[in-house]
Amino acid sequence: MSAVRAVDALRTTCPRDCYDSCGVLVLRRGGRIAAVRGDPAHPVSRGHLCGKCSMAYNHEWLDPARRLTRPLKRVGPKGAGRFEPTSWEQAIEEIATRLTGIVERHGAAAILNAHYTGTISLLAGLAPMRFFHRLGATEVTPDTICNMAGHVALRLLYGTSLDGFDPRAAREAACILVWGANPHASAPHAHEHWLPEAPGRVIVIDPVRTPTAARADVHVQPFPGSDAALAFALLAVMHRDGLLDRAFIAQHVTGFEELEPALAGADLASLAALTRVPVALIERVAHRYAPGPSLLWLGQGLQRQRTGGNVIRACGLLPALTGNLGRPGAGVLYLNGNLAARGIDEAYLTAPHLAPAPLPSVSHMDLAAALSDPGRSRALFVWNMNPLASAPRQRELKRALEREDLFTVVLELFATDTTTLADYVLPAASFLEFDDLVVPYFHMALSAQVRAAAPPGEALPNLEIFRRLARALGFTEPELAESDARILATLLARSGLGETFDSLAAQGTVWIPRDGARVQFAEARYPTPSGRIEVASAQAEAAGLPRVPQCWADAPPGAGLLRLLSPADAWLLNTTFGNVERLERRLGAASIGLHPDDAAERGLAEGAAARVENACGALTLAVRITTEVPRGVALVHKGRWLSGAPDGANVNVLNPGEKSDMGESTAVHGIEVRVRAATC
Ligand SMILES: Nc1nc2c(c(=O)[nH]1)N[C@H]1C(S)=C(S)[C@@H](COP(=O)(O)OP(=O)(O)OC[C@H]3O[C@@H](n4cnc5c(=O)[nH]c(N)nc54)[C@H](O)[C@@H]3O)O[C@H]1N2
Ligand SMILES: Nc1nc2c(c(=O)[nH]1)N[C@H]1C(S)=C(S)[C@@H](COP(=O)(O)OP(=O)(O)OC[C@H]3O[C@@H](n4cnc5c(=O)[nH]c(N)nc54)[C@H](O)[C@@H]3O)O[C@H]1N2
Ligand code: SF4
Ligand SMILES: [Mo]
Repeated sequence: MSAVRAVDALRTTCPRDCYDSCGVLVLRRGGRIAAVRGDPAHPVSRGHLCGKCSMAYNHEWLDPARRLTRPLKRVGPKGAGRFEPTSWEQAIEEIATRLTGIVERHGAAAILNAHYTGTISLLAGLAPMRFFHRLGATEVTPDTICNMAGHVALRLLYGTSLDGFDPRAAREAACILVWGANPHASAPHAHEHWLPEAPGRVIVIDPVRTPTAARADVHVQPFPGSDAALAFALLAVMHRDGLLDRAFIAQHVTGFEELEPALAGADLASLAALTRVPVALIERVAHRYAPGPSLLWLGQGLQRQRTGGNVIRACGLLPALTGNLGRPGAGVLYLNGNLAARGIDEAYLTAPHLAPAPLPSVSHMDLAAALSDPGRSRALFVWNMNPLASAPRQRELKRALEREDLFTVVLELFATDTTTLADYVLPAASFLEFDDLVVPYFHMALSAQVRAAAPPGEALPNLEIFRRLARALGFTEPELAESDARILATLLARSGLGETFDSLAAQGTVWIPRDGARVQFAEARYPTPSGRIEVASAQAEAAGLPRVPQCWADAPPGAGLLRLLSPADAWLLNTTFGNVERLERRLGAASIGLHPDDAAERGLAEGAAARVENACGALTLAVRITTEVPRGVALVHKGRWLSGAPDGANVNVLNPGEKSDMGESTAVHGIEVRVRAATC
């Protein structure tokens, strides 16, 4: 038969910001992509992508009519959304000229670089930092929009936040405690396979009765922001009932004596009242977790609270004080993001030595303010992000992006809310269109992302765009001209894994170590200043934080107010996929989940329009009455686009950008709102 009918299958990897990092199989007919599926040989995806990726990758992502395919230049006023196509040569030349002028007049720090994890692959996600280091632009500190408080907290306690347990250890765990993560949405294959197949008991601690919580052996439902008090309650029971591992503490922990009085003196009844978790349930969880071997998964949702850093520090005490570390089936995980643990040379990849000085930085919580101030910002780069929809202070941010004198360049696959406000929109290639490497942040693996087709139109991979800009700016450092193939080959040669890109591509994924779960902290080496687990931390003290974790709970919402949680939606990936038609139809209008009593108190019936407001902004949402949420908590999933929404806004219009106690990080799950019937 003709070659047109011949089908070939190519392995690649999904590089979305997702715990699963699925193996993907691309079926091609006549050199064109015919279907994008899960790789049956990949132990995570087992032949199936999640529903959202399956819909997006087989439709919008392959459709040149939906993708950005040519560089676009703004014509008309900011925000009017009028662009005309231009050539790459002209776009790059004009951008370089504008940047040169800004650097000369205002300094490179007036250029802000906003980027995050729209793709987590190494060349498209990290290597562009070579360019920004050389430029000396202000770094909009990436993790502050997501998980920085947890990183700071775990570094204080363990010296690392990136070296979690190997998920394969679940086979040997008697108990898995999932605290403030919702794998049903954020790690769908872990929800589907990893947790159900684990022989141990599953405990979920989440204010929301998520599908993950509903399927668990035990669901504990604390009030949001009260988890540090809950951790102290659990530890107090363990202390009382002789469940702490004194030998482990003596050998590996420093500063326990500074914490012990708080455990000995804890009043369980008041902690139960504070957390809204009954004493009997606290006792049950303490007795289930402590003997182990137990795994503790600390979710990113858990720390998006006003005292989220203290929460993670307190919850992180559990494995340290029960000896649930350094043995098979035991451990703690936040993110397995350590590139070095896969042999990846991050300094080579991102070339920080090209920076004239340490990069100035600003938290995402202050992005709107920084962009509103011409004294602080003259240009903005956005890549792998859609900040107008995902960042706080949405109204202020929109006004700032409307500044005629703010020169904004956005690299994107699709026309998004953010690209509407750009001066230049540069079409980026998708993961299906260039070779790269993916370092999963849950599984201990290294995966290949393999080019399956040419980019549509004139789209280019991120890194190629920055190579061209570097050339136009007259940057001559060889790092800025190095080809993708060279970088991939060098990374793999240095990794010590014995793979070339082709050999890795043939396998899709290699597991590290290859022969099964690594025991976390097997050598009991904790990279803290003392080399031990630091329950009491001089570093914390020097940073103006308490020396030891505190038994705190955030104040409950004021009279008439509700605590607003806006976690991951199972059918969106942050705001990625907000433009996928089938998903839009499936999701329907944006809604607010309310407890039946909270809805009744406000005279709100199912489907009614609710006005949700606070000092930051207001939003109209359809009421969804549900017992998933406890009284006092409202649930609005993140990820909707502004365009097409009735108010031209999404949940982040309500987000004041309050910082948590550590790392200038987001406290987005600490928002309070007033909810009432919308009047027409
Ligand atoms: N489908 C899908 N997958 C995603 C994403 C997505 O948007 N959609 N986003 C990706 C990204 S960027 C990230 S960071 C991860 C995040 O994924 P997760 O780590 O799972 O974090 P969240 O979805 O923010 O929240 C998880 C749970 O934390 C709960 N929570 C909120 N506040 C508290 C609290 O005070 N205490 C406790 N115990 N629980 C609390 C929420 O109710 C929620 O069910 O998911 C990634 N995966
Ligand atoms: N209310 C509320 N807001 C939140 C959160 C919350 O829990 N509640 N969570 C926060 C969290 S955890 C995060 S991580 C942020 C995420 O927010 P963002 O970092 O803005 O992530 P996305 O919205 O997914 O936008 C990523 C964009 O990258 C684009 N993209 C994908 N691949 C490529 C590529 O190869 N090149 C280029 N140039 N672009 C690409 C996609 O098309 C998409 O538009 O949102 C935060 N916002
Ligand atoms: S987003 Fe996550 S679950 Fe979906 S295909 Fe990608 S890696 Fe798999
Ligand atoms: Mo995130």
